[in-house]
Amino acid sequence: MASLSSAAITAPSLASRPAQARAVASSSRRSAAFTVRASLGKAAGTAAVAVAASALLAGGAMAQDVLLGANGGALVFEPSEFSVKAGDTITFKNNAGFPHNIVFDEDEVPSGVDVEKISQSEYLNAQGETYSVTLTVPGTYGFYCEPHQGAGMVGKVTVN
Ligand SMILES: [Cu+2]
Repeated sequence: MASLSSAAITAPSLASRPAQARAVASSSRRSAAFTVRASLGKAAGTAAVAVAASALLAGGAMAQDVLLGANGGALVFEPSEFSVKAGDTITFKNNAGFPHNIVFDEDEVPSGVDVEKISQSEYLNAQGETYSVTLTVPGTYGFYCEPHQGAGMVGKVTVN
């Protein structure tokens, strides 16, 4: 009621018509309430957009699966040539013809990359055993399986 009496005091013409003054006051209250709701709605909308954006970022990292040995038994990486984005996870999975390992060629990685840190030189012996690696430096990486390199088990990944 503070706004109504204030309106009555500062606007004598409205004070002489109390019914109209009340109508104005209550309409301005409604509009104030509406403004609050509208700005809350906008804030909630912004928060929803922020959540969606961070979910998108979190989901931005992709995964690339590579079979160690083809389903038909061929001693190959499948796929043997592929591209990923920097930060994507590559998961090698023992599939056929194991044991396999994954050795990155020190002569075929971007400069500064430590192949010891990204290679899995120990053999994967069990069906379904996996090795995952995340490459963060853009460039082309060559890798091979030591026991089967001569048979053509070599691969190449381009990190964009
Ligand atoms: Cu192999």
